[in-house]
Amino acid sequence: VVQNNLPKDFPKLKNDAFLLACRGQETPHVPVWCMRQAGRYLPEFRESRAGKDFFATCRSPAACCELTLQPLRRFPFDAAIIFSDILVIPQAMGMDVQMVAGKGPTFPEPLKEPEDLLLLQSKVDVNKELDYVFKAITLTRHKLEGKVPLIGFTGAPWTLMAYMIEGGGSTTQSKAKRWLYRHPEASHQLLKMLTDIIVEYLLGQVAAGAQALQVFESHAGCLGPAEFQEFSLPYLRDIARKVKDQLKESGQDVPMIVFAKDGHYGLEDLSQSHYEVVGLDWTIDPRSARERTGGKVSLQGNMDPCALYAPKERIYEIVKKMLEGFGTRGYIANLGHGLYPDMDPENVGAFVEAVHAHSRHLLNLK
Ligand code: 1CP
Repeated sequence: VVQNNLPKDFPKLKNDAFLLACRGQETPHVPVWCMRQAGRYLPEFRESRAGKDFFATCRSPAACCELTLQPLRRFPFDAAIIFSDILVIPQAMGMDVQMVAGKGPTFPEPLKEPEDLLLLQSKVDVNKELDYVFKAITLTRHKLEGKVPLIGFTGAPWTLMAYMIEGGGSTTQSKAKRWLYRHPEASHQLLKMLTDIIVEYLLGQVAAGAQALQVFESHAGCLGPAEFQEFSLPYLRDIARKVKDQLKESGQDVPMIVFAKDGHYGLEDLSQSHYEVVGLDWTIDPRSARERTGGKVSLQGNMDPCALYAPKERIYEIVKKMLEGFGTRGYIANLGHGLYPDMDPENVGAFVEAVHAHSRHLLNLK
């Protein structure tokens, strides 16, 4: 992996609770961050993004850095996640992706039939095409001044394939699933192509300064156990194994998180897939998640984001139950999915505060 040429003498990390929890080690409090913490629920985010094209923002390291830091100025989150999007990979493969206001990401020319795979750039020069993400990571790691670790991320192969075929968001993913049943070979070809790019992309993020990596399988829920076994899990495993093998060669070790939304049927398998952390959505009970993963991994999640609409006292009660269910060791508090734009930043603050306060209380009882 060719590193970009920005300086790499990063500031010393001051709060390592998140990294310790990823590895199941003791922490002074349970670390917490929120998916989509850099997002439209923050007025300063809306102001920074106003009138600017979404993917142009993604291509500006300075803008990504600013958006990543915004939530940390308000709340004592224990980790930052780089502002970017999972769809930068299909773009790097030559597909046009636009962010349409009120509609979300849109591909004007999605993949329709297996022949369309020939139109894709199969050998992507990741260091050239996604260099802007690496620059954003390096810049942000410096500007964080060691406050908290920086998380890099990617979409998982199946989730990216689904977008590339659906051409945008979908409730059924029926066009993409049609490929799985009708064109299994072409599906595997595409998934393999994506896996190779993702591995390089994640290694590039680590070289640029990412201190943990999250793989988003956001569309796991529309697969059943059998399709998950065939079209998602092997690639998720491949990604973790290859990234870890490569990192080991240079004496590095970066914790990896897998988040397969609505993929509870795959929890046992996910806990044995070379990831240190399994992220959970809110449809799984904390205690049963612990039982089913048998202490093999750390867990991250999983408060229903909509619980943030509750009054603060109720949020505290919900957090209390969640912490008691997961326990304080090998646990990273988060929501079960991203924050929504209409959420009150004050309640996000109450969530973070509740995790810190109640987990300190539980740890002091020990
Ligand atoms: O104009 C805007 O600001 C649009 C909102 C937005 C934001 C803030 C989009 C469009 N992407 C992002 C940033 C983003 N995307 C982050 C930043 C870091 C953070 O979490 O704070 C991350 C991690 C993502 C990842 C992402 N993008 C996922 C995986 C996570 C998940 O939500 O399951 C997915 C599925 C996307 C696609 C996407 N990008 C944006 C939207 C609205 C969507 C979902 C569209 C859909 O499927 O309906």
